[in-house]
Amino acid sequence: MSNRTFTMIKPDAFEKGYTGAILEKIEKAGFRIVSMKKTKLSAEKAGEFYAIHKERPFYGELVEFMSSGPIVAAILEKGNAVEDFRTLIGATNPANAAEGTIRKLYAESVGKNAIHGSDSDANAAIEGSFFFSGMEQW
Ligand code: 3AN
Repeated sequence: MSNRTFTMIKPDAFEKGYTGAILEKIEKAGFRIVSMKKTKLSAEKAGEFYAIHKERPFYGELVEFMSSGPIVAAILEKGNAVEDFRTLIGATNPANAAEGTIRKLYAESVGKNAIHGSDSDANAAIEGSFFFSGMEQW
């Protein structure tokens, strides 16, 4: 069972002013914010972050979107963090997301889907380290 996961509030949700509401939902669900920062990804950095999707047809669109505006990156802590956070954010496509999930409430499409959540402990560690290092990870 993992205790930490990594999240990003994506440019669509940040632009629409949903950051506060999303963070409130995350905290109310029992996650502790370990580290958090607002930043903006260059196309190069976004491409690196999503390198695993390089061969997918939507890669170019994904990189362009993720570098189109500010994001909020955070490391979160809670028992069973990775799995519980994926449940809280809902399905990738908001049309399929369960009622009450973050994507059901705030996402507009499968591409502009408001929030990222790591899909495994290994990826949570890799993604967290992409944005935070050393003492920041406390
Ligand atoms: P998840 O974020 O739910 O783990 P993945 O890993 O399948 O979903 O996809 C990574 C990201 O790529 C998604 N968050 C979404 O922004 C984007 N994406 C996935 N499928 C599509 C698609 N068909 N068209 C455009 N963007 C997509």
